[in-house]
Amino acid sequence: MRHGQVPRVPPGLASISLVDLSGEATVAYTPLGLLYLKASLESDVSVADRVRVTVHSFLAGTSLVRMIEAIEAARPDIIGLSCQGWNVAVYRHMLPTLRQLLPGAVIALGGNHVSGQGLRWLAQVPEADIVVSGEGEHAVRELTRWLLDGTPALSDIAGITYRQDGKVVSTFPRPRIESLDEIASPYPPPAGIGLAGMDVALWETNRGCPYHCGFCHWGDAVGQKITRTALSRLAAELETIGRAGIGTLFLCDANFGILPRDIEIARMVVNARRRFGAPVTLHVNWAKNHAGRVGEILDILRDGGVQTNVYLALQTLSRPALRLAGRDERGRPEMMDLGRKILRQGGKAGVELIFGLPGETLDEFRGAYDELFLSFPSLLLHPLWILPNTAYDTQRQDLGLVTVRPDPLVDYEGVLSHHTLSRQGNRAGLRLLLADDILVGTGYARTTIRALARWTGKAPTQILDAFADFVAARDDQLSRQLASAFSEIDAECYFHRHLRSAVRRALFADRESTLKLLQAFVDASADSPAVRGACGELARYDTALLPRADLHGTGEADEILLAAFDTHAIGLALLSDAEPPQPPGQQPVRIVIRHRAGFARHRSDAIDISARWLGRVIHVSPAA
Ligand code: B12
Ligand SMILES: C[S@@+](CC[C@H](N)C(=O)[O-])C[C@H]1O[C@@H](n2cnc3c(N)ncnc32)[C@H](O)[C@@H]1O
Ligand code: SF4
Repeated sequence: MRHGQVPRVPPGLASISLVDLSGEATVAYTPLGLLYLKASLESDVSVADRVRVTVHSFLAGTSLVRMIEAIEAARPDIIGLSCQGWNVAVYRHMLPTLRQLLPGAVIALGGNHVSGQGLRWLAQVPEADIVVSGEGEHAVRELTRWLLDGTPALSDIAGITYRQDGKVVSTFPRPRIESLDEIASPYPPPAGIGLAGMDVALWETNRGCPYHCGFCHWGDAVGQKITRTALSRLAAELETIGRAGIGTLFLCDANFGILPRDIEIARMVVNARRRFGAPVTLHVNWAKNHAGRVGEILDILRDGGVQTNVYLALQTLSRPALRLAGRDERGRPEMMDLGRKILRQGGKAGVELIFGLPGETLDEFRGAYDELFLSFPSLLLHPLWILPNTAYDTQRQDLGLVTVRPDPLVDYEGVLSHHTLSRQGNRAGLRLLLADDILVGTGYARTTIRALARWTGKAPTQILDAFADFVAARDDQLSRQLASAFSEIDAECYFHRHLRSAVRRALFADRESTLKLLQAFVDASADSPAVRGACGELARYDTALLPRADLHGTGEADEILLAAFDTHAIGLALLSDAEPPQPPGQQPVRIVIRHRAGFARHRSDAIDISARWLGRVIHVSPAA
């Protein structure tokens, strides 16, 4: 469709290639958005028997030529690419070649990252013909009819931006879908056949979010009414996913627990687990202020043997930052209480924070970290990205935002500085995030650092800062690798995603040097011999639990750790909200740790691997 020409209409049949490039390299997610589009086309009687829809779902890191060859083989008339910040830059490298190979194909961009940004993307991607904003189910059907029948005209298709006679034209916005039942299910029973080999099923029970947070763009649906799928259809979708044996279900809802019926949905997930043995794990974005219902759902999942993550979505403890983000504090104390209750009962709960929010200073962020680190076993920290279509994106001047986009592989725009964060402050905060990821996020020193903070009286952030200085002053290979990650943060003032995999690769390569480094850091950090000794034992315990990259294949392997005291019990106490234990005396124990094989394949995943691959303590007994 060069320069506004209507494309050559293929006789009879249209081949539609829908393309998704995942953000993850080893974990296979179902490409949910595209499954909706495919289902929509295949259930539309006006086109169903005239289209052949191919969904190309690629893992991150797939070579350009492999992707191009797969798409070329489908001989598409329309190529629809699903765009997120993590894949648009790659598409830009891929499209010039696709355009040469398939000169007549219509190239359409859709998805979160380009939605509402048609002018920008048509200017930046000369090969693209159309940008689709908002939900795509109706748009893709109408585009296919336009291609096959010439009607509707492009100008009558809502929510698109396209080229015409050397100009760029945008049509009127498309109203949101009123009920998800009006579009076809992405997981109809026969689709189950194509789901084999998937690790994670993305799933939606509703779309939309009634809030409007300044940093967030949740599928064009923030500040919007919540649209739902009927429970009966959800049950059928769960059956398809369960029968396909997909172990992890990832809920794309913005706030699970916001609707009373979410309790029923939790029961349905438990039911699927019981009937099909899957899903075993449910990942959720929890509603931020419905503690009572969230608590009830957690009980249902726990009793039904479905594992889940509990991260309280606090994002910040700073009142000015909350105000600027348009979030209020309603329900927060109740959520914090719920988190503490879960910990008291022996469960796991963490907190999510964003670093770099306008309105918050570095000192406030450090204060929040110090307070929360000692109360919760894990903190999930994100550097702020300025996402398209957010309030921050449009309020740059008021917030004094200066941004940076140094990563040629992703299109996330980082913060360089703003009114409450200087460039140096930003560097210090990002260094802290990296130190947290190395020492806590990976599991490397998660109880050791807590013990050091408790028993030396130092603030956790002080210990993290000291670790960055410590590795910078050493000359062993591991220290040099970690120090170079800190140097990269300093140089770029940006948290490159590849840093997470780089530090994991370094840490998991050789457990002996990993332990040696941690013990040397403990020795340098604690004056009291009793504290040094006890933290040194915890360092042995933490590193013994690290994922084992040397166990190949499948299955499990046990290893024995002899410790001077029950490091497992002390570790659990340090990770709970209970009164902190004192450094214990000598009481030797034998700890049996069970590891899963197969981690080598996941060594460089950018997402949190700790929960799935850390060793499990299965037995502790007094050492003979
Ligand atoms: C699943 C998910 C993930 C998974 C990734 C899955 C994968 N394959 O890589 C995980 C957990 C790893 C993840 C991580 C991150 N994520 Co995420 N994630 C999501 C989530 C919850 C669901 C996506 C989804 O399936 N949605 C449901 C489907 C139905 O919607 P959809 O994909 O938008 O598709 C519809 C339309 O957009 C349109 N459409 C889509 N494609 C196309 C194509 C064509 C041709 C057409 C016509 C239409 C069309 O039609 C579809 C149906 O209506 C979204 C939030 C959300 N609900 O969308 C955030 C979201 C995509 N993530 C986001 C972010 C910021 C991240 C992180 C950077 C978070 C962080 N701070 O670390 C990381 C980065 C990951 C990486 N590796 O780079 C942002 C993205 C913003 C952006 N502009 O890119 C989102 C929107 C949430 C948010 N506001 O924070 N994420
Ligand atoms: C969008 S939120 C949804 C969770 C929940 N609804 C809430 O209110 O916080 C999901 C996570 O993505 C991360 N996130 C969202 N927008 C971000 C941004 N602009 N920059 C960095 N991280 C972001 C946040 O840590 C957040 O907890
Ligand atoms: S951060 Fe959460 S509550 Fe706020 S708009 Fe995004 S999804 Fe909604």
